[in-house]
Amino acid sequence: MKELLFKKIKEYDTIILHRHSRPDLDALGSQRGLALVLRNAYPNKKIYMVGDMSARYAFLGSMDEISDEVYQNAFVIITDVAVSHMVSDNRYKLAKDVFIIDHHKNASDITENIICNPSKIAVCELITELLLEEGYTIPKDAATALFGGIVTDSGRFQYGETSGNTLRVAGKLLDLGADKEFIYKNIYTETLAERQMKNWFGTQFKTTKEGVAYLKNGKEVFEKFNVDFFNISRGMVGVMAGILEIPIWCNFTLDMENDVIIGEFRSRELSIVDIAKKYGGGGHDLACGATLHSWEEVDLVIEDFNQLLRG
Ligand SMILES: [Mn+2]
Repeated sequence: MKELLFKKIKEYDTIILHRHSRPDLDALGSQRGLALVLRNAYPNKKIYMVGDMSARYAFLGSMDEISDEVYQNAFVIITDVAVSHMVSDNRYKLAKDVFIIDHHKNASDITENIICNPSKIAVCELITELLLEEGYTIPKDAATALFGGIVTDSGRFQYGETSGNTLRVAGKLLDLGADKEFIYKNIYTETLAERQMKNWFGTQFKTTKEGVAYLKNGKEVFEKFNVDFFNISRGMVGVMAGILEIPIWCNFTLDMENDVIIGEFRSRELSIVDIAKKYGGGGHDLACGATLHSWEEVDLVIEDFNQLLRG
C-alpha cells in the first residue's frame, strides 16, 4: 500500500488533502504537515488543503478555497478518518483517485486504498514515519504541524498507544525544527470567556457517594452560553477530571437538533467502555460515550457507573 501511495503522489499534478470535520490538531496537523512536505518536494504540483476550520486551532493556518473543477484530475488524500460521513467537504467524491491514511479502528466505506494503523496514537506519527522512510524532507513548519498532532492525540504523551516510538518520532520532528513553544503556547491558551465558562461548569457538577461526578446540561445552558453543542459536550467533560475522589465522570448534554442526550464518559483507571456499549455507544476503555434518549436513561447510566464502583 505504501508503494501505491507514493506512486500516486508522484503521478498526479493536483493533490487535495482532506481530513475529518470538526478537526482536532491531529487532523489539521496531518493534513498541513503532509501538504507542506509535498509542496516542498514538488514545487510544480498544485497541493491544496480543504475543510471546515475550528477557531480553537486557527493558529495553525487557514484552508484553501478551491472550485469543483480542481477535482477533475486530482488525487485526494484523506487523513485521520476513514468513514465517509465524517470527512470534511464531500467533494473528495469528485476526485479521480482517493487514498486514506488513518489510525482509527473503523473500516472504510470510501476506498480500499488505505493505510491504517490503530497501534499509532496519532496519524501524525504514522505519516511522519512514512515520509521519513520514503526519504522526504520535512520542512520546519511541516514538522511543527505534525508534532502538534502527536502531542495532542497522545494527551501530551500519556494515552494508551503512546510508545517509545511515539517519542522517537516526536524527537525527530524536534530535531527537524518543530516549534514546540508555538504549539504549547497555543494549546494552553484559551479566551477569558472559555475560562469563565469552565469555571461555571466546575461549580455545577454533582457527585454520587460512590464517586461518580456528572453534569446534566439541558436547554438552559445553551441559553446561558452562546456556544455550540460540542463546546459543552466535549469541552466541559474535563472540568471533572483529575479529582482524587472521582474515579469516573460523565457529561450529559442535550442535543436539541437531534432531540437526544449525548453522554461523554471518562474514567481514570477502570474500563467503562462496556457500559457505553450497553447503551449503544462505544469508544476507548477510559474515554467513551453513548447517545441516550431520556433523562431517565441518563440516571440508569449513572447508576451503572455507581454499581461498577461498588463491585
Ligand atoms: Mn487522530
